[in-house]
Amino acid sequence: MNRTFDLVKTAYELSQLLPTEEPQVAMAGRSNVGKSSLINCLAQRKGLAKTSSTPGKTQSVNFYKIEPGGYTLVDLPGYGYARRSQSERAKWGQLIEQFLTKSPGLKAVALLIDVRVPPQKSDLELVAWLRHANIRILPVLTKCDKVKQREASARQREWRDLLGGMATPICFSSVSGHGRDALWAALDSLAAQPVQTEAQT
Ligand SMILES: Nc1nc2c(ncn2[C@@H]2O[C@H](COP(=O)(O)OP(=O)(O)OP(=O)(O)O)[C@@H](O)[C@H]2O)c(=O)[nH]1
Ligand SMILES: [Mg+2]
Repeated sequence: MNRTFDLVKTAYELSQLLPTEEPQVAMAGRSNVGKSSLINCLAQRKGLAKTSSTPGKTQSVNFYKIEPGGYTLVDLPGYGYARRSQSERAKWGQLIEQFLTKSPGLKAVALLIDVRVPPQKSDLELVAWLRHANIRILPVLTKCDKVKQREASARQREWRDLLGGMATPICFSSVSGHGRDALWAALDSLAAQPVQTEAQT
């Protein structure tokens, strides 16, 4: 199926984040993990979201409306970029936290993890935070073209266990398109779910 991606909004400041009931799934992960590349791969448009081999490329919260589908994919700035100043990191934290807590339509967060990198403190902190906020997590291993199947499978198991066996990460590659169909299926299904409330845990 060919989908259209429409960049409906870019937010650099807290004041630009307006709460919406529209269904959304956000892409979160460390800087350079491949969030923007994943959006481009899904859209089959190379230059839609700006990407870079230097971490810290995406500085804003970017909203892409998907049709058919009727939901929005949100490209977030990355975290865990050590060379960023304290004040920049604080601004990131505020922007993301505000988005994650004040988005009534947020159905899930896709947690993007570089398949080659062992679980990092910053990833585990986000997992703990999302669980506490009762937000569903869709784990996705990125850059799977860079490793052998055996290594990808081991990382999949590691993350499945870390997440309490709830979900096995999707192995994905923006270069080869591997995992694209599985990811679309997961996104469509999450976007159609009712928002998780306290009572449903
Ligand atoms: N081999 C390979 N490289 C990838 C893949 N996905 C992303 N990359 C590369 O990784 C680098 C970072 O990709 P981005 O998509 O800009 O990463 P990001 O997570 O959006 O980064 P920030 O915006 O800085 O948070 C770029 O050089 C991409 O070409 C992949 O699936 N395979
Ligand atoms: Mg980016």
